[in-house]
Amino acid sequence: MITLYFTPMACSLATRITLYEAGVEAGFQEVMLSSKTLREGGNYLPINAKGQVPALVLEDGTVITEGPAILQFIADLRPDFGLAPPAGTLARTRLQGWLHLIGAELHSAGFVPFMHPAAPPEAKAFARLRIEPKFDYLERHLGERETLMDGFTIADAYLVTVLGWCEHCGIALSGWPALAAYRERMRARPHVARAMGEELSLRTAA
Ligand SMILES: N[C@@H](CCC(=O)N[C@@H](CS)C(=O)NCC(=O)O)C(=O)O
Repeated sequence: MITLYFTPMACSLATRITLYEAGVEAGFQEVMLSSKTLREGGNYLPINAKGQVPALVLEDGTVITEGPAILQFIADLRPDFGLAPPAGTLARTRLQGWLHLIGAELHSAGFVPFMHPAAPPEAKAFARLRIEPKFDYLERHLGERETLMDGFTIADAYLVTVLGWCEHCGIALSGWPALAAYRERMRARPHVARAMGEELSLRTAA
């Protein structure tokens, strides 16, 4: 069985959502990022030497890292679910564009400085400058659409995950009403609600 190495409510939540949306059976191993150890005991670094979640371990022991790559791998296991357009199409390239925007601009450049203990206040202020224009762009895009592309894709799984960090970072999503409404729509999807509910309860229990 596939195993997802995750941390509750981290970016690995997008992978859990995608596994549920795709109906792919998986086991889950919780990673404690501060110590790079597993909740069940043992060192995480032999699984992913980068010390980050998510990591996906396949039945034969192959390890895949980097969220956007993992999401596409899972989507391609179940092409009929439409979680990613077929590889080699223009639509797939557009999906990859969304994944890069969310991963590089919002997740890494935008939200990481808010959450990294070593980031000085200036880094957070600069990160806010990076996030706000992207939120303006998404606000215009999602004002006219239900999802980022035609129908729910892995990019929505990633975006709803990243948008979940706003309150923790002191960013009021109420300033972007279409984006806030999009987040609620995505959270109302049964597989998203299940994934979030499970990870929130794990975080509360920790
Ligand atoms: N480029 C990586 C970034 C993953 C990432 O930033 N993961 C965070 C949790 S959301 C993490 O593991 N942080 C701990 C660390 O960087 O040491 C990916 O897309 O998978």
